[in-house]
Amino acid sequence: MLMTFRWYGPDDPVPLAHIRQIPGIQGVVAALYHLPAGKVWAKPELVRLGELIEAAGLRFSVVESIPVHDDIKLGRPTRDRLIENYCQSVRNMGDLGIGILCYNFMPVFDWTRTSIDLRLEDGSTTLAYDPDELSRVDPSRGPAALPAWSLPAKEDLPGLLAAFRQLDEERLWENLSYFLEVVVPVAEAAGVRMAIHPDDPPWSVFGLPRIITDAPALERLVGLVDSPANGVTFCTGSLGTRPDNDLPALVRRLGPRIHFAHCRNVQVTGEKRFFECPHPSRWGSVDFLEVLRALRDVGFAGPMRPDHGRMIWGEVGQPGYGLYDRALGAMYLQGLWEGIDAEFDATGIKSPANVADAAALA
Ligand code: DNO
Repeated sequence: MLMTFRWYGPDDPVPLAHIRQIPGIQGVVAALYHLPAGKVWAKPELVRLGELIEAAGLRFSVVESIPVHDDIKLGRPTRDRLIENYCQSVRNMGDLGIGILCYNFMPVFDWTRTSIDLRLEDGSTTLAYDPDELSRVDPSRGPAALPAWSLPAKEDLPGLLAAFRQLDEERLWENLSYFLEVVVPVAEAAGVRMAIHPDDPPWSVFGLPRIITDAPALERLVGLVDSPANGVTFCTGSLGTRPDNDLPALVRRLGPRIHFAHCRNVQVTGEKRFFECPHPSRWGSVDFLEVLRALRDVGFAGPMRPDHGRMIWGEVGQPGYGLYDRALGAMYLQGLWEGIDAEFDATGIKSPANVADAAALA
């Protein structure tokens, strides 16, 4: 496992020099955030970003994300040209030795919350989702933007929303499959592993279809193109908002197709209702001991990052992406991993079922 940290580029209030001081962080997760969906990511720009990261003593380990243009998700005639641009970006990152690409296939909106500053009883603030509040948001005006969003132009929103509301889930699956059939072989040749991010939250919002939501969906995804380059970002915070998702079991099923791990905790407080809590298991609904044990069992050796954190100690920054609470998360995860690793080495715990599942998916 390689501990990594997300950085939003030179405009991020969290400087690389501070990330470097968190014990154990080796890699940085970054992107060319200023480029709109559909544009080719040119090599010189990627090189410049990589140089900044390396100058801080870190490695550019993961691209999160090259956004997938909505025309591709809708299956519009322009998609072939846009997919070719996507392939070129994948080749470029592969040429520079960046081996993991996290992306998503959510229509129009990336991750969605209804509060970015819910106050917890310890005085910290956090992100939360409440379906009643969501029903009062008008999506055609664009909900409050969160970091990493690449929103389409406001004037395009009503048309896009209407087009996606008419697209049923099966058509969205077909369009995802069409995209992957072209991109995955290119990624494989370029030494890049694609890692789809589950929809966040993993259910339909604003009447738009969302398909990467649960265990059957992720198993279907890895079957769309049978290549190790067609994999998954295992996001405990997204998948963990649905009690029907058995996270450790899902890790064991997906095994070698998990290329990246996003580790954060959520407290599920009702049907499709949650807030983001401190990373350790006792504060939330995710059992990290069992999730990490499963990851260790299946031989996970890829990048992991603490995911969103609360705002603590008076920090002001991007919602979910401050320094302090994510740094605490990184330390907690490494502590757990160290203990699990020692246990694994001592006993060699590896159930035959894991080995069989892993072999079938390899
Ligand atoms: C939110 C992130 C997502 C993620 C994209 C991947 O904090 O996990 O925005 O980067 O969905 O494409």
